[in-house]
Amino acid sequence: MNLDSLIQDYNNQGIATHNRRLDFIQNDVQIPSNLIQKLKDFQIAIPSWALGTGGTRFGRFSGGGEPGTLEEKISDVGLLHRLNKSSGAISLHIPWDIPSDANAIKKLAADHGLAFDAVNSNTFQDQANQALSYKFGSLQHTDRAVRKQAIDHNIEVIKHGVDLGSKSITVWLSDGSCFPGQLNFRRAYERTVESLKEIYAALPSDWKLFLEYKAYEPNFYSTTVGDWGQSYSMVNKLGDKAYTLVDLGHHLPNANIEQIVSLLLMEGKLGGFHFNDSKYGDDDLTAGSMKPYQLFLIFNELVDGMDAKGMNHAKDLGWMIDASHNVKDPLEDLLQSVEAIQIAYAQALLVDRKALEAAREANDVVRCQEILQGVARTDVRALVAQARLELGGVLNPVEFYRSAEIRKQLIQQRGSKTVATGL
Ligand code: AFD
Ligand code: MN
Ligand code: MN
Repeated sequence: MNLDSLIQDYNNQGIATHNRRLDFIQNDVQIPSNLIQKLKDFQIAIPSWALGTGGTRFGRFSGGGEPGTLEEKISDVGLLHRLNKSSGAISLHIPWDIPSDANAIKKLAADHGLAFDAVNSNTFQDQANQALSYKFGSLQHTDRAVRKQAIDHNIEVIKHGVDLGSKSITVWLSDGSCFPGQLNFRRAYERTVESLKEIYAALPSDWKLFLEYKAYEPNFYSTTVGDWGQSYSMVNKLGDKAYTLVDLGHHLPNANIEQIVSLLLMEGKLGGFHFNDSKYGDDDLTAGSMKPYQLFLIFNELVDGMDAKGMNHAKDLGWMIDASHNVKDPLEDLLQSVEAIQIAYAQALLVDRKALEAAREANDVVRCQEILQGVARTDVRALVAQARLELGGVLNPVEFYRSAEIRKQLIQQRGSKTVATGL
């Protein structure tokens, strides 16, 4: 049986239960009339490097059936999108994913209903054919020739993105220092800005540049784009097309990420988002697996801040997952992440903003908490499933993926000893 009829059968079996759950929430909660449509519009891009099992510096336990080529990566994301109808874009990392024939790759993606999200440059690793090393940084490097090499790479990445129809580049730098005294902070900052300006100058007029920050790792004393303030001050020096990108795992412990999001949105400088979750640092765990309440609070600020600016939730920010770890089937993991993001978004859409604002103005702290937690404790999974169903997706993607034994088929096709590119 083909996938479409398997999905049809599966959905038919579950529809009565689903309708009962949907009726329950629709009778129980005041649901904005456009909520389902907003969920349907909301697409979350999948990074090409999350489709294989992630490694740590201690080891890597590759799973079977991992995609070995760009074509297979696109096919994996196409499969996710076929199931959840909300993963309609792929984000490529260059040079891991250089297409040999951009038009053919574009067509393949289009056949799967996929667009190309931000392209990502890589100046945190040395490539085999590379002339100069990034051991001591890239855009911040003391040697102009190294900086030039890194700038040229980023411009090359933009060109690949143009060929594929991407509209943005994400720059994440591992630049920084490991020991006190190693680096002149001021010079590193100035050199980085100077290099970024050259990359920015190569940006097509309808493109955006996202500058991602990270508190630490691989450098352990200082990171040159280490927090939202450093990224914000740099993108302000570049221009209107440059924005800060927030990766949930890139903060020091207990940072108030929802407040960062709120301020960046207010300043018009939040560009994109990398979803993941963590207990300790950049753990790259499944979105919503550790701190689902925080994810909801972040979406609460995203919805509030975007509405205040009249922004389109689906289109005006770049939404992407950035996670890759080593104990789950990556495709199941990505399905879980997308679902968690949709749940947090749906809940944020349910917040009674007028009531919340009134409670805030009256300094009714208890009422504020009741309003937010009342929503966070509401089971909205039937709403998310309804949006998916209306788009032709699967009622429960993870359950279906298992019952259809998709990983087994991928192993049969690709073998059990495959290794996808990535970290
Ligand atoms: C890093 C960053 C960044 C980068 C990726 C590489 O989050 O997004 O592109 O991992 O795998 O930690
Ligand atoms: Mn990231
Ligand atoms: Mn990261």
